[in-house]
Amino acid sequence: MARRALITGITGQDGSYLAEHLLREGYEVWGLVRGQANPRVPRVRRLLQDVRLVRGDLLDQGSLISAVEKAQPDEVYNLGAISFVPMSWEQAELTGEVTGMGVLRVLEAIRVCSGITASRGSSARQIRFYQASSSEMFGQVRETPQTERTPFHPRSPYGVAKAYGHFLTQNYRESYGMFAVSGILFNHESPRRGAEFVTRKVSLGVARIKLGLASELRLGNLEARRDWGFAGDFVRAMHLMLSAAEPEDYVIGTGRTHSVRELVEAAFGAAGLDWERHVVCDSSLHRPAEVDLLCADPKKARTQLGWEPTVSFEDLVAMMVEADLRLLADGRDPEQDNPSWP
Ligand code: NAP
Ligand code: G4F
Repeated sequence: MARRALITGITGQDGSYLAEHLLREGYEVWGLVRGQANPRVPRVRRLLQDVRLVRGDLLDQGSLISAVEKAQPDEVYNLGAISFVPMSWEQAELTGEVTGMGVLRVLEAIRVCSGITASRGSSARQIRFYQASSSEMFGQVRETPQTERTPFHPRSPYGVAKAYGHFLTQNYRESYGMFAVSGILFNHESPRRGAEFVTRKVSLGVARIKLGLASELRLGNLEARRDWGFAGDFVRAMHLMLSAAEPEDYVIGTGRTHSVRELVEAAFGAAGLDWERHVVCDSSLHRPAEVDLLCADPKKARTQLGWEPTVSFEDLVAMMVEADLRLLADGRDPEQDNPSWP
């Protein structure tokens, strides 16, 4: 019988790549969708036709229990979150509820549906759990590169909420013997990335300028450094973690770091443009507290899981610029449509 996976965050970037990966691996895939008229759901229905949808919300414990009862998953991937860091200052409480407490609610849904109690430990049928932890938890980094042992110093309400979810996942593993793991993922991007994140903002900006639809691109801090990889590579790591013999946490990143300035140079260069003629630095886009430098040490994932990234920073940037040039040239809406979806 096919293994069954339930994915929260199915309408997001990672949800789409993970669903495709698990379908290719022969899984029956279920996706949690929220809201009575969520505008992203029709796209999922159209583009991920083999995924079964179940209604639920990370804010609503009962709905998560119902979703687990309905999907009967062997594996649950908790990708749902308020994931845009600046929003976490504007809506700090909501971020805590969705990105932090949401993890507790999913773990509780699994625990209750599996009949696990502190005294009885885990049931015969274990549901494996993956938590989407983040390199934002390292924040003001204590060492470089960052490993599974690097202490956390989050710099945003988002990072703090992720740290809560991370420790809670560890705690459920230790308290109840659950197969519950966190992937500490560094930034990963693709043509499906939300337009609010810097890579996609830049690739869309370059495409608009190249096609004569705009002349400038306003950006914040150009000096911040990130370890950027390709989302399609990173979802493979999620699946490998839940397929491992033992439940353990892993850092997932490329081990290479670039500044936003280098990203901008590469993206404008890919379209044959001079970035200095178009980029405007806007201090209103700076954050109350910045994460200056992220760089992964993915050695544990490489040696224990056999995981390797396959797309370089340069190829990733070129892929995103090319996809957005095609998208805008076809007159499509970047929020609704994307030619790189299947
Ligand atoms: P994304 O594109 O922003 O997707 C976020 C997903 O969360 C969407 O499907 C959204 O659904 C869902 N969501 C938001 N509020 C919800 C709620 N109350 N109940 C249920 N679902 C809700 O994020 P992503 O880039 O795919 O990232 C996936 C996960 O990995 C996130 O947890 C993110 O924090 C984490 N992460 C991402 C990166 C990265 O670089 N991409 C790195 C480290 C960790 P709606 O369509 O309903 O809004
Ligand atoms: O693309 P970003 O918004 O991503 P950020 O904040 O690193 O968070 C992403 O990666 C995390 C993993 O490390 C995830 F957990 C999180 O969910 C999300 O996916 O910003 C990257 C950098 C920042 O330093 C920011 O200050 O780019 C800088 N930046 C400069 N100008 C900008 C802009 N970021 C955005 N979004 N927009 C700008 O105009």
